[in-house]
Amino acid sequence: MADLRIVSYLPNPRLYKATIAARYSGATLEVVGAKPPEMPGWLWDYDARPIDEAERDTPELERFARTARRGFQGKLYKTDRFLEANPFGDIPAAFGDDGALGLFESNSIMRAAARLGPNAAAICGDTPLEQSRIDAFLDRTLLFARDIQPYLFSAGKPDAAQTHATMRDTFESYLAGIERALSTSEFIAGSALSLADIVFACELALLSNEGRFLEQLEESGLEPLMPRLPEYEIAAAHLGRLAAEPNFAEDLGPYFARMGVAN
Ligand SMILES: N[C@@H](CCC(=O)N[C@@H](CS)C(=O)NCC(=O)O)C(=O)O
Repeated sequence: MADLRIVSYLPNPRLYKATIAARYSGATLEVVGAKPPEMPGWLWDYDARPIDEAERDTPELERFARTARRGFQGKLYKTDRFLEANPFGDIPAAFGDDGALGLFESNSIMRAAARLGPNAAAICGDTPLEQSRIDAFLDRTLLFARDIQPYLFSAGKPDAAQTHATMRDTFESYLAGIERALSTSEFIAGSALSLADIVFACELALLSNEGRFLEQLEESGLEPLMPRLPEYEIAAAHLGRLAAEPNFAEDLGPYFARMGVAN
């Protein structure tokens, strides 16, 4: 039995926070899911699975129908047990203790994947202060991450210019802070690779999905943001260094290639 079971759409850079962390910590993960367009045809549960043809439109299934809120549209099938464990109803969602305990938010699922392994200290920090500094970067990265989804989803839509402007400000302030942090330490949160480096790489990978919307951006007269990464010289070099880590490259290889930092 794995330490954690994670339900997610695939591929998903936010899921990769946990899979990368687990490679360093030694925790075992079981990942269940499918491509994003297939997930509305799944029952979201601890035992997540594709819905059988025979089950469709039955009252037993329809009682689990919920209106999608973010990233999906239309109906999603989430069991009561799924929502009890994961009250915000999002994926990635993780379960421990045979489904008795739910975890949500990709940063927290990653923390669990780090803490559950025998080598947790290697990436979580040794002292309460080191751990808290890593947490500070995780919280700050979440503020950066918050704007990525609306930016990507708005490509080609009437609010594209507004979400682009918000994303641009967030991109600049986050990258400036990371650049400053890396100008005085080898890794983002200090002298050792930590969860702070993992979320940095994974959220930039998510932002690199803007590459799928270049045409829409151009039609709206908007510049993609990731090509501006080299303006933050130290941060860009750091991403290149993380790309050379096999534990990162296993999941993020295609994203590193798209970001121009693959080895
Ligand atoms: N901040 C969350 C984001 C998770 C999220 O927004 N998930 C969306 C898909 S991108 C979801 O599961 N939506 C379910 C719904 O629309 O009901 C994280 O990092 O885990």
